[in-house]
Amino acid sequence: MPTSSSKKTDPAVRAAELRALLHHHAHRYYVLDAPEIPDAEYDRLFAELQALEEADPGLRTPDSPTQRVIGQVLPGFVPVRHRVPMLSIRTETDTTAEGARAFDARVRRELALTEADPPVAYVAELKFDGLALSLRYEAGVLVQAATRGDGETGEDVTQNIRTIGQIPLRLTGDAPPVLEVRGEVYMRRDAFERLNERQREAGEKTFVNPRNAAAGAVRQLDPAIAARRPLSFFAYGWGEVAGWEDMPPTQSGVLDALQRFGLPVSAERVVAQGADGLIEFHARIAAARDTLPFDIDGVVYKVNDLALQQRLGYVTREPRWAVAHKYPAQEQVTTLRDIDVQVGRTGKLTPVARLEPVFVGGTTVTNATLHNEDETRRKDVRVGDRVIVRRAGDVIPEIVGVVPRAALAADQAGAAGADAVREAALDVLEAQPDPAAVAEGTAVEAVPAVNPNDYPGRPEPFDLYKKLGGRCPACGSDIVREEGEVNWRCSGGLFCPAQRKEAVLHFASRRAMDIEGLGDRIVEQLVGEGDAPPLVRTLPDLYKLGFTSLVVLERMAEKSAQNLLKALEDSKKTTLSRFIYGLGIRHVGERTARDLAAHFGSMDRLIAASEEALLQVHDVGPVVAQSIRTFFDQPHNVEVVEQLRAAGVTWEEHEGRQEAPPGPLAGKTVVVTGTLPTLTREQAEALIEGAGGKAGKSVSKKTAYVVAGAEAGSKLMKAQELNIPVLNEDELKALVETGDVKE
Ligand code: I6G
Repeated sequence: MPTSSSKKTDPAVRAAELRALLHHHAHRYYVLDAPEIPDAEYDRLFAELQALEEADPGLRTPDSPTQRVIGQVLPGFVPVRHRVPMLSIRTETDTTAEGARAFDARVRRELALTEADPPVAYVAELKFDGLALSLRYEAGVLVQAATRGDGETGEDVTQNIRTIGQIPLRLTGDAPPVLEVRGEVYMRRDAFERLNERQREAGEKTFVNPRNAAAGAVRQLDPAIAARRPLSFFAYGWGEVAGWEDMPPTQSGVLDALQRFGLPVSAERVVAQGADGLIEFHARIAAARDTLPFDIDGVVYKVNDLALQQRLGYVTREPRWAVAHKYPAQEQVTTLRDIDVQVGRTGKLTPVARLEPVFVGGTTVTNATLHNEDETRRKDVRVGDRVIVRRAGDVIPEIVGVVPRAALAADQAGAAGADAVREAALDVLEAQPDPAAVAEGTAVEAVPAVNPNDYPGRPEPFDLYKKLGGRCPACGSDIVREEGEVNWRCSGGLFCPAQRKEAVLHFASRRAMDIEGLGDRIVEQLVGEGDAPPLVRTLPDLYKLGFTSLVVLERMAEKSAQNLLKALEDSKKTTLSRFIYGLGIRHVGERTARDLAAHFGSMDRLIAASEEALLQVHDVGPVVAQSIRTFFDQPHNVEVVEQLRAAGVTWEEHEGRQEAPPGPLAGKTVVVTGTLPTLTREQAEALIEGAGGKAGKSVSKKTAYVVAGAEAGSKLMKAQELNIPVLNEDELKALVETGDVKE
């Protein structure tokens, strides 16, 4: 499709052209995942349409892509009566092949088919673990989106649904005059993980699972919050349809048509013949389940022929012609036996739940992550609790919460099966208010005032420091938790066996000691991650390696062994800043290592430096100073430095440098954004640094000034939001001279 401007200058014609172009490209991007133009070009077309609509609001149509904008916070949702009820689907809980056979046998019996009759044709699809939605299109334009509710009446969530890029605001092709599309809104697993990671970093409550996160987003009264939760949609059916002259006579034909209208329909759908076809699909999807980018809880089979569907009809509120064939649940209940702490490759300490073995999502799980201490406490997980474990895809199993005592009562009384307990528990957890909504004061539900899970004699909340006695379980070094950080860490970076591989890889890296030939595979063998005992326990062991010990390693030819020995020998002559950087002290990157080397001039002076002395170094703040101090406070780390020196690693030292007298911008961070009239970004930043200031990359409360040029974007907005003075180029020039802003 062309993107260029039409020769015609009539704004109405151009607006229509732009709408069509933008719909086309949004479909390529969101639905087909195959964009034809760069994002910037899409933005340009979008801005052109926005400008036309601004100039003449009469050009603004409901299906305009500009109308995906975020609307007002709603006082509540308006009920929507479904013209065709949104039914539920019968569930086949026998997760074996028998489940499919039973459904086929039932269909054949209802249709009075005999063994002599041919197999029934079915459509087999995925059953997404999301939230059912009905989208109403009139004359091809999305006019309403509603949740299922009780099946008769749902809620109008149009405002939130409009922000989902995958849902077309206008259908393409020969869509009928009235078409209600039924489908499932869901959150991809990667989006869910990212969302929870963000929640974790912000110290906020995480979501139980993608379905819970998606449901919370759809039912958000504030569309701005909804828009920040990345949702997806798949269409699988229809409700009211009017004027569809050539409606296909099969389920698969209708799905194909929905796809042609621009709706996302899952590619994982087949027309299967009889029970054998269904079983094959069920098995194939079961094997692929972990690799799908979203959660499914089963597959759905539907009789393909719409006339046969009609003959089969409905029983209570479920079609007789469809069934959901489940897979093993991805969430299960078990008992928390203990909480251990694991040391990660970078020293991060993670609480790990030791569990009564439980079958989840197709495998037996005995361990699950609790992520960090804060999250463990927020979820109020304690030893002895019944907990819900989630295992989905290839991510590490995690504890999503404690089984609320209300649900636990049924569990203990044996009144309910495992499925019922799990469902009840998840219902209670899911009913808890959306954390973002609580934070922003728009929660629909009330926050419980008391902890409903407490009972006399329940163990204390998890305390990581106490559990470890303040020492790393792998090496005994002090554990530390920096201010504002959610994670505890081991401070024995050079000595800790859990961090060995990372420490060696970093030490050998190009910008540190530059030891060529020490790649991932070789280091793994050297530090003993395979079967062999470790040849390298700490960094100085690298310089004890000999030809005979190297040449026996996998993927190590004689020549490579000789080259590696030479690279090791050559690396011994280095610089102080490379050596400091190579130690892998947290927060000490290359630039800080250079500043430290220039300032102290010797390793011994650095090792002995107090936090106050460290704070004198250009760009070293309290967090970095404390991290350096903690590192050298660990005797093992200092020993490693000594042994490296003893092994022959050398560098030139000097007296240390007197810091230049502070410039007018000393201690101030200035951020440059947009295009300045005469200076390039680099020149402006050089001016700032020359005046003793720091050229920052992002705007925060700590930013002293923002220098804004043409087309400054979000950084300028942030500065205005935070009330940070905004300067132009001339004002910057005055500032670096005098430290003051010209009036
Ligand atoms: O909840 C559902 C998920 C998937 C469905 C469904 C479906 O088809 C792929 N189909 C129907 C007819 C219903 N619920 C009622």
